[in-house]
Amino acid sequence: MDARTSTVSPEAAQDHEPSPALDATEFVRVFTNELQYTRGVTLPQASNQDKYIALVRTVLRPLIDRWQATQARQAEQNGKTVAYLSAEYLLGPQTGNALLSTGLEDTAREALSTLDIDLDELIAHEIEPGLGNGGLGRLAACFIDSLATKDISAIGYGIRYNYGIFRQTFVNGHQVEQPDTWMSHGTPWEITHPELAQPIGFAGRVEDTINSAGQPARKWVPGWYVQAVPCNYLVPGYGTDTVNTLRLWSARAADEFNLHIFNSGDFENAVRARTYAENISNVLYPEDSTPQGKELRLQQQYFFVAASIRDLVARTLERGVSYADLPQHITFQLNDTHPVVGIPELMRLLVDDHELEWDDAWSITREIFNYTCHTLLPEALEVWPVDLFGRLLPRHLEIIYRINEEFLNEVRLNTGNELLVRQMSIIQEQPFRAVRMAHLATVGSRRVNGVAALHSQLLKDNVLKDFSAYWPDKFTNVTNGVTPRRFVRLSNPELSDLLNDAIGTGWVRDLSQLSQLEPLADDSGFLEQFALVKAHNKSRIAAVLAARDGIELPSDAIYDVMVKRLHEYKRQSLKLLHVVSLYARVLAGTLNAEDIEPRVVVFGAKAAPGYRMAKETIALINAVAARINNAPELQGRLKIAFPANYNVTLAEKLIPAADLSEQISLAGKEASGTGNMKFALNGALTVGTLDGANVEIHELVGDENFFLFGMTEPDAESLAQAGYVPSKFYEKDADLKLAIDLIASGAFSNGDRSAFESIVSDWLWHDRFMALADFRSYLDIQTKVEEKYRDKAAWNRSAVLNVARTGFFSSDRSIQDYLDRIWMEK
Ligand code: CR6
Repeated sequence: MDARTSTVSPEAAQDHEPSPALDATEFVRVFTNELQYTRGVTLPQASNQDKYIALVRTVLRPLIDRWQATQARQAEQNGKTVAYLSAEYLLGPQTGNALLSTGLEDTAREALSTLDIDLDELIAHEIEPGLGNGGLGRLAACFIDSLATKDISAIGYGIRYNYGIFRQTFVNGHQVEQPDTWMSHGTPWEITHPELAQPIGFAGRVEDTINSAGQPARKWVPGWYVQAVPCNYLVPGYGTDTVNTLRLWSARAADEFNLHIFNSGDFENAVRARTYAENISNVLYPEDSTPQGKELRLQQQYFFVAASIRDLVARTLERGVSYADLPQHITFQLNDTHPVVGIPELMRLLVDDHELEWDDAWSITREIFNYTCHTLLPEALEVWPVDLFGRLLPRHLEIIYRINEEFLNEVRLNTGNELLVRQMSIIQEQPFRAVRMAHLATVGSRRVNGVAALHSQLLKDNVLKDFSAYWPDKFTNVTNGVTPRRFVRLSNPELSDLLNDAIGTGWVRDLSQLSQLEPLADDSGFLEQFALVKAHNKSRIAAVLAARDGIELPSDAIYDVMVKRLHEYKRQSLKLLHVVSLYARVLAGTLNAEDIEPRVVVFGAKAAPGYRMAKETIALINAVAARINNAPELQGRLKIAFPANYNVTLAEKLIPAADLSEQISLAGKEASGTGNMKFALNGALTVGTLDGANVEIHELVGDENFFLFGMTEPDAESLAQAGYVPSKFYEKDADLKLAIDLIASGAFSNGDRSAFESIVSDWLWHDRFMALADFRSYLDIQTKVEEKYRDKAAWNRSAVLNVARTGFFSSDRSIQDYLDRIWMEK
């Protein structure tokens, strides 16, 4: 059957690819002009850096035209603007995406080749802005892409960190962090407006005052200020004219901050004062899902939220919108609790600065904010000690106390339940007095959502149970999604071509069209082409890893990939136990190496610098890799590849090459996951637990196209209740025992039994995330993986069905759900 004609409806086949804004001749002219007048070099003099900057500036031109037209159009429409407030945006490289949305890739390639310049080399010159830790920051980046693609008037607000997520290196197998100098090649994508900086106050005192109506009021007199400088990034939609804005704030010392110190001749202290203020946007905290209660972090949060809220509220009021109508024109989406200080800040702005009545301000505020919770781990819920909070934001603490008092009075009145009052309080009393940011967010928001069906259910049943009983309608679900532009169209051009030929190009903007592939899963010609794409992507990543890390990958093996932040709950150690157990059984003679289906296990993971267990797990993975990669018994059978510094740039090359996607967290712990979606969309089969969005992936692709294993969330809960004793699992499972004993024996540490002692004892005596309890089930499912992989046709069929059935996981669909259930919901 000819794939080209088999399933295409004329409509779906319509060409949605953007048409280029410049032709090749014009491209050459603009490009050389940029070299000449912004870099001051001729073509023969130009370095790669010069050429990269000139390329960016050339591609920016049509985008800026579209951007300005978008702003004019959105101001004229005077509708509702979605403001996404997020402390993190893990953007990934910009160049490829800008070429895609301008339709200029082919033109640029052709134009540059006439100048003897290789486009790919310039694309590779970019250092990605890694202004996020992991899933939450990458989700924010996918969402702003979808907001633009869906022509929604939206703005992303965040922080322009000078140093994003650290660069990971390995020294003797141990993680060593290096500063991320993403700005060292300049920031050509950014348009900065120092003249529009806004002063943001901190600390100081609160005074009694009389407002303009002669009423007693409160007034905050900050102790010091810092300037928030807006740095704009363009966010182009795909296949549309919309270009939205991502506005990241950079901290600059206010001049008055140190002028008098300078004038007194104390230069050292003057500079120190500047440095203190500018420190605010200097570095991204590298903890993922485990907040550190550091004062600088609260400074960062207030800094960007205060600047963002003032920015958007001022613009909206300037258009003649009344205070009461603000909720019809603005919605602030809180990406986790990091921006929740925005709730008391808007109250302060309305009550203190704009002199609204408290009750009016409160009803406006509660209509404007919505809160997305991204976790289930109790330790991941932010709390701020009241003394720290009060020192930095004294007026905000007063406001929070009043919000809390009124709220608790209401609960008391409605329920008469004093225990409930304490449980729901925004202020925790034990073990220390602190502001519970998730409670503040829930009380101050119109809607609260979780990020996958299971997660939203568990939020209602556990984490925010009292609140969902009190306000059942406040809670909803929006399952996460990923942008098909970056994670299929750009990162997997071979698959994209195959899809375009089979079902037309409409899928890039409407991923549900992937369902048209369904019949092709039984088309042997199509399956062969699909397999060729996978093989191509494997050799592409092999070339990347050879050049980047000196890692050699076999071309014919199961590419078994586990890439995500290193966390105990994600259970990289369970994956490692699987590998070690194969080796241990070969050594023990209970498994014939020839019977192992050739496999390369690829890890990519950064550990938070202060997270000891995570760092030791990295060291153990590297130690096991060093041993088994050189073990003569395993040559051509089993290999571990652990490239350092996994980031978006690497993800784009690695995910399309994967056969097997490892999503093996303990059920009930991973809120959603988004890597899981990227893999499935690129035709990897998932081995996973019923956790996060795996539940929905499993449901959609069907049990026969998914390797399901492990305990369910209720199973894990009852095991915990019954008293989990991991050593019992060790005692009764000979393969598990063999694997752990091999590690404990020093086999991976030159005989040093103490090297991994803390991991081994944690497994035996603690194992909070029950890796040992799921080990047998995991091993068994991996045997099924091998069996299935031997049947190439069956495997490829399942892989195609994964692509065909996971169109639901587009971030365009997530954004539509936010519109329907939250932003535009009446
Ligand atoms: N760590 C969740 O753990 C989810 C993302 C985005 C996380 C992860 O399951 O996919 O958010 N949570 O919703 C937090 O960051 C608090 C994450 O990335």
